[in-house]
Amino acid sequence: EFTDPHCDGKQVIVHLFEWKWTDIAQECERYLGPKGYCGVQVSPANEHVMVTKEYPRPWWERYQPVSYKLTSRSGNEDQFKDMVQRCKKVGVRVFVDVVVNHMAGLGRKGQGTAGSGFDSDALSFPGVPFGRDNFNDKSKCPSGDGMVNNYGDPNNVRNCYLVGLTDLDQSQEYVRDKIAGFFNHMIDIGVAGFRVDAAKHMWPGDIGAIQGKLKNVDGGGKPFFYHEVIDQNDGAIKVTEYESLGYVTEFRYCQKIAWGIKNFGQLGGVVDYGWGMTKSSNAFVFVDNHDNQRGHGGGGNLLTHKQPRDYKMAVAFTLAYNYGFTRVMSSYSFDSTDQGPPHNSDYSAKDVTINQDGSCGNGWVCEHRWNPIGNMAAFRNAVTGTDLNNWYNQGDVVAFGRGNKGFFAMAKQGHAQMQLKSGMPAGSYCDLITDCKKKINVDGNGMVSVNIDNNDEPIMAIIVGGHS
Ligand code: LAG
Ligand code: CA
Repeated sequence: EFTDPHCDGKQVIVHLFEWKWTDIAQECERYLGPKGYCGVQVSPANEHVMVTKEYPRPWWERYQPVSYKLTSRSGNEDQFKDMVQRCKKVGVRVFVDVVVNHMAGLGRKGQGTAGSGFDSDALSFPGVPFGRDNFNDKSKCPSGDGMVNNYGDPNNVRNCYLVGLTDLDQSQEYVRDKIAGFFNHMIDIGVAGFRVDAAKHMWPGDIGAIQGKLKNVDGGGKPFFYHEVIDQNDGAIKVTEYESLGYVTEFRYCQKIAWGIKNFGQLGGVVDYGWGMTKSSNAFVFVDNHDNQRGHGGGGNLLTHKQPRDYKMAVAFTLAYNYGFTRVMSSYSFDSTDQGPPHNSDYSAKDVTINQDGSCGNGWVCEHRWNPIGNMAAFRNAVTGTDLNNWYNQGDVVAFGRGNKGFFAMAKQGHAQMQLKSGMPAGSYCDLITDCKKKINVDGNGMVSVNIDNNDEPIMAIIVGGHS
C-alpha cells in the first residue's frame, strides 16, 4: 500500500543531500527528468535549530525540529512548492526526509529557521505547538537518565531520548494529528512520499496510526514510505517489524556490497537472507547514506565517493542487480564529520554550479551525475520485473543478464574481452556507461562481446531499446 513511488514505474531515487530547493528544481529539469530518475529525496523541509555552539551550522542541525513550518536551510515554502511542481512536471517526484521522533536536543533554545521561539529544556515548541505533555517521560522510559542506552529493550529505544533529543509521544492523538497535518500539508503541495527518520525509535503501531490519517497523493494512492531502521543484527529491533508500513532501509546491504567489491567472488552473496536481510519487495537499498558516509548512524567499512573507482562499481552493480528499491547518494565534499554544506559567508548553502563536462562545482560531488551511476537509472528502469540470469563470476569479472532486457558486466582490473552468454536479442547496442562511445555486439545465440578496457570505466551495460 505504501510502496508505490508514483513515478510511472521508474526505479531510482537520488538523495540531493543539503541542496537548496532552487537548485533541485533546476536539477530535475536539466538532469534527473531526462535521465529517468523517479524522484529526489530532499533534506528535512521543516523549521529546525541553527547550531552555533559545538560547530558552526553542522548538517545535523536539520535533525532537530523546531516546528513544522516549511522554512529551512534549503529555502522557504514558496521555493519548496516551486521545486515540487517543476520536478513533477518533468516526471520527478519529491520525497521528504521527515523527522518526527523528536524535537530539538536538550540544552537548546532560541529561534528556529522560520523565526519560531523554542526552549527544549522546558519542552516548549510554540511553533507547532507542542508542550510538556506531548513528550515521553520517566513513566514510559525505563532508563535511569532518560536517554536511549539499551538497544536490547524496545521500550528504552523508543520511549527514551535519542542522543538527548526531546522524544515525542506518538501514542497521543494530538501528536499524531500534528504530524499527520505536517505530512498532509506537503501532500497538498504535491509531495509523493516520505523517508521516516529514526523510525527505529518509534513504535510501528504509532507510525501506522499516523499513516491512517493521510490523504492520497497527487495522481492517487497512498504516499510512498521508507523507514530508517538501522538493523545490523545488533539489537532487539528488527526491520521486519516495519514491513507492513512500506519499505525499510537495509543497512546490511551497505556492508555486503563493500565486501563484495573488495572480493568479487563474494558478489553472489550480497543479499543474504541468512543474515536476516529484508525481502526484496520491502528492502530500501543504497551503497551509502548521508549518515554512514561520515561515520554517523551505522558507519564503518563502507564505500563512498572518496573511493571513486570502487564506488562506481558498487553503485552500478546495485542498480543492475535485482534487489529492492534503490537510492543513489549525492554528496558534498567534507573533511569534518560535522561540516554542513558548502556555504557562503552568512552560512547559506552555496549554489550548485555545473561545469562544462557535466560535473558539479562549488564543493558539490554529484555522484548521481557520474556516468556509471546516472546512466544506470535507465538500465534499472528497463529491466524492472525481470529475473537475473546468465550469472558469471570468475576471476576479476562479474556479469549477468536481466531477462531479455539488459546485460551488465564489470571487471575489477579494468579489462575484459570475452564472449558471454546472455538473453539479449541479436544486435549492436550502445554501451550505457560510456554514453555510446562503445558499441557492444550480441550475436544470434545471445553471445555478448564484452569489451572493457583500461581507457574507460571498468563497467559496461546494455539495454534493449538502446541500440546504436
Ligand atoms: C538517526 N537515526 O535514527 C540518524 O542515524 C542520526 O544520524 C540522527 O542524528 C538521528 N537519527 C536523529 O535524527 C543526527 C546526528 C547526530 C546529531 C543529531 C541531532 O548524527 O550527531 O546529534 O542528528 O542533530 C547532535 C550532536 C549530539 C547531541 C544532539 C542533541 O551530535 O552530540 O547530543 O545533537 O543536541
Ligand atoms: Ca521515540
